[in-house]
Amino acid sequence: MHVDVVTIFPDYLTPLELSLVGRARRAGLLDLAVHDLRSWTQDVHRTVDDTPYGGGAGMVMRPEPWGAALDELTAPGRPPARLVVPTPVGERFDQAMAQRLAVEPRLIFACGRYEGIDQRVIEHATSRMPVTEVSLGDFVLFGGEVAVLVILEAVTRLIPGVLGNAGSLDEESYADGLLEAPVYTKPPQWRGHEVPEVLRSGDHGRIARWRRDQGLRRTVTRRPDLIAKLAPEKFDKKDIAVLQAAGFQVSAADMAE
Ligand code: 5OB
Repeated sequence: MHVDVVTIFPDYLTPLELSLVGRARRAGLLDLAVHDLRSWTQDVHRTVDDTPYGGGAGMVMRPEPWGAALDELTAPGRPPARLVVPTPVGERFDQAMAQRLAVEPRLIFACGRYEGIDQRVIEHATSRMPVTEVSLGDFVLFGGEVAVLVILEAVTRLIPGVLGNAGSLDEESYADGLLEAPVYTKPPQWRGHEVPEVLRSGDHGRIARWRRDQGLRRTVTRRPDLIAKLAPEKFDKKDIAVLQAAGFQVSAADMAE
């Protein structure tokens, strides 16, 4: 996958040299280029922002440097790309979106700062390429750079060859729509706290059922919205008993055989 990131703070993206994302780059699985938006400015002050039309606090990113940057990065002969714009008004990022982005041949990330990018940049880009405005959740950041770090880490680990162990991808949280059970390692006793007996039993059937129950209990208390999204036929009788014991209202239709 080829990725371009355009930002006024290229140094914010240096963590992408580290860890497994850095290894994916060195392995040639991820081809990443970070660009300074100011290199597409024309004036001596390298201005990227101005006051908002209609008034209000803060500054807005001017369209001209963004237009020049996107023109150059999408010039004829370059591979077609999807533009990804992190913004609190975007479509909510989740594992399903990470999976869709992971199969794109090329992504261009546009990092906004201040109150955002002049909307005409998004409108114009939409006439030339697929565009996704992405939000990480209902909170405010100074700019899109850290959101790009999050999105790229989620996407990179889904690129074939990046994760050694293929099984770990579908066993993890969200693969079955539930949060995962707690995990433990040695020692078996630590500061008076014990590893649950079932995990040391060697009984793989019991262990799988225990993990399912723990995942259900966590999900119902911490993320009831995820339970509500699951199809009723995904729950067996034991699941329904666990959900009811946790105080979750299971409808009569869900309980039908
Ligand atoms: N808040 N997701 C939630 C976001 C965000 C802010 C951003 C980008 C993505 O930039 C200001």
